[in-house]
Amino acid sequence: MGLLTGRRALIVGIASERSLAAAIATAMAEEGAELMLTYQNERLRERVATIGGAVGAKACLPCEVTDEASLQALSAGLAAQWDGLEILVHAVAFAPAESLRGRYIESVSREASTVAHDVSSYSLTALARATHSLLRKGRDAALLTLSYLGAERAVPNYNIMGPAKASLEASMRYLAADLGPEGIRVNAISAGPVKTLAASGISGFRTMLQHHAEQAPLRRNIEAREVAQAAVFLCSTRSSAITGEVLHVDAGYHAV
Ligand code: 0WE
Repeated sequence: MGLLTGRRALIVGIASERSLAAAIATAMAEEGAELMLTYQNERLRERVATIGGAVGAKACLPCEVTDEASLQALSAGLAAQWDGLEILVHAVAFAPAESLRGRYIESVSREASTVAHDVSSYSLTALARATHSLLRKGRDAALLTLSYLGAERAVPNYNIMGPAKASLEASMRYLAADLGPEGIRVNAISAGPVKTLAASGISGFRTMLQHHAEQAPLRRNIEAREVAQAAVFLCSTRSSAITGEVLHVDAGYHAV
């Protein structure tokens, strides 16, 4: 029996096979979870479907988190196949590329700020609402989101994503407070930098990985698989008293 046997998981935020969300899907499937995945648009449909095939997903459904009609359709699509949901993984973030470099004060337009907060923070609450009735019917349901140290410290070039992740972490705590009485737990993993599609094209990312490996207590970078193992824990009954928590999976970098 796996740690997640009998648990149904919806994973939102796979953009490629290197996505943390893809590693989480793989680890959850290995632990016996039944999965459904979402894809953001037609361009990503096939890539997500391939990953879905590899993890034995029951279905891949479209989901654009900034579109209420899309979230409603997702809710209906889930309800057509499942009568409850135990796990929701939110691994979604976006800020316009030009806002992720240079001086903070110059890079942050009103538009970039709005988009970053809508896609990267509000979407957790929007997804929680869209899946709420199914989560209530699930047993000991757990929500999980992904954050980053830039929520707590000013990290060069992370810029508006920092405030957006701070908002995401605050939303996670409000959801934990609100859904706790229904037996639904809500947590975040603050992951160290990993070379995913989301990190490609970010100027100075390689230098940053090198700095992280040199300074972190464990003197190395982390692997997507290690984030996934923590995700399994936080979405299993092994963490039954943990909610409203930000768990750092970063080789200890946040502590130094
Ligand atoms: O949250 C993130 C990155 C999320 C992200 C990535 C992109 C790249 C493509 C959000 N929006 C976009 N927009 C794009 O156009 N991380 C934790 C990874 C990351 O991104 C950084 C980092 C780290 C770490 C950006 C600057 C500095 C450090």
